[in-house]
Amino acid sequence: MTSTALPTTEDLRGRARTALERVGVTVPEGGGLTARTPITGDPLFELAAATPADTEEAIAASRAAFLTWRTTPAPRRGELVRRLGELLRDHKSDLGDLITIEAGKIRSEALGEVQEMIDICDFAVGLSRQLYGRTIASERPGHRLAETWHPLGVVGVISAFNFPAAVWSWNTAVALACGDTVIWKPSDLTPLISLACDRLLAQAAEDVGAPRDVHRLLLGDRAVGEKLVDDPRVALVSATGSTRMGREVGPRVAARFGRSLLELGGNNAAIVAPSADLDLAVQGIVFAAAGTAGQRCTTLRRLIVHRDIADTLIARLTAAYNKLPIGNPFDEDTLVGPLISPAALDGMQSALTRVQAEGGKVLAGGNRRLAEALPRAAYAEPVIVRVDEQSEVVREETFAPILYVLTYDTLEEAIALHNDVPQGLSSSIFTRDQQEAELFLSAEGSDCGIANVNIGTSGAEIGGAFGGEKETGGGRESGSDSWRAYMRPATNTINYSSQLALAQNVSFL
Ligand code: UN1
Repeated sequence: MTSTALPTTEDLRGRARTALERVGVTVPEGGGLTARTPITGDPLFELAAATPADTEEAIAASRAAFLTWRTTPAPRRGELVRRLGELLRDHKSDLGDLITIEAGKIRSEALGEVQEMIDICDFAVGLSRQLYGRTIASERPGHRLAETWHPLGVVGVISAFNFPAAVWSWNTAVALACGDTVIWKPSDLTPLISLACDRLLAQAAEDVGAPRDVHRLLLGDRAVGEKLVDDPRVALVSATGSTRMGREVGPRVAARFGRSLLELGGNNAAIVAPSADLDLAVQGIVFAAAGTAGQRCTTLRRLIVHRDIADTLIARLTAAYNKLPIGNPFDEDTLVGPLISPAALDGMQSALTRVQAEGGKVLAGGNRRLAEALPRAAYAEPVIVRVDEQSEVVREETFAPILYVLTYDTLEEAIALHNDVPQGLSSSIFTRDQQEAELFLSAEGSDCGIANVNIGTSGAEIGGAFGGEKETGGGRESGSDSWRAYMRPATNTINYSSQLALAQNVSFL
């Protein structure tokens, strides 16, 4: 099924302009950066990109704002985030439009992304009254030993096209509550939604009387990101993107003893055990593998199915894939929108060519769609490929809707296959056997930062820490105690006696 009602680039440009105007953005026309839409593959606006001088000025301004922001009481910092959350609620539909126009997400997923932003604001407002440090039992009489958490400094946020707004908000809402200031370098594929978020935060700052420079946006290419990575005034670089990007960012930040928080590639798998509820498994798998056109870092990319149920499950999945409505993401019936670019489609096709050359069998999907009507856009059918082993291409993350299916006989074998990839972000098991579920969640089970039972790999709630191990980078963002990455702990020894007692019973003088 393919949607027939396709918007024109002119419609989309008009819709983007309206959404931007409603949030108070005048498009900064200029040169250096082209805003495009993957819906038609066409350019929308020519925007002014940040110059090296702009980047320098933003870092200096952010650092200066930090010096006052860090002493603003945390619950008052929370008021800024609360106001941001209110503005996000007011503009949910406008922001959703911009996400659909720039990232190609279907409407419900675009609105879901804005909901994720609202939720993290609520979380961070609460956090602004809960930046707890511990009191520790001192070994000395008349002493108190305590831990205090202080704001860290300027946080550089580098984000990707696929969650162009939510990933910014996870970092920014938490960093601001923690007393940090933020400089944001979004993906150059999604400048419009970034302008909208920056505008709403500026509005929130104005409304609550916070310094404007607690947040700065820098639209630009790699050079802007490199400056944030290398500048010692940027205390923490939080970067979301490919493992290749993280491999450069991590060592460069470490070389100046800065901190980094890396959210890199995933190659997420689900194990489907013989006892699984297959109705639930099919729904969970199709959303996780084909949703967002396979462009989440949590997208399900490998399915490890028990041999006894493989044929039944595969038949049900291929039937579901053959009915997936692909096309205009603004159309309410569409479930799969475009890939971000023709280059992404090339990547998908080259992975398919490689896996088929190794004997992989395409079971459903895999064709390009709408090539005649929209030759500059990249619509593709999500694809299921049966493979016999985890070859190199299966072990790589291809940022497209390809689901590789493997079979297993014993759970130990399934877990070994599951963990035998370089990435470690998200994972799940579908089973009604509690022993199997618990083994999967145990220390000898999934090696990922996210491990689920009877739910797919994607769509994590903001309340939990988000991130993963191995080549995924090790960072944790969003909920739980991820806030600690945005603060610096100090250990305080307070002597309230009139004796000087040295630790470890040392005698001196
Ligand atoms: C990402 O793809 O970079 O868990 C983030 C999820 C979303 C976030 C994905 N909450 O799928």
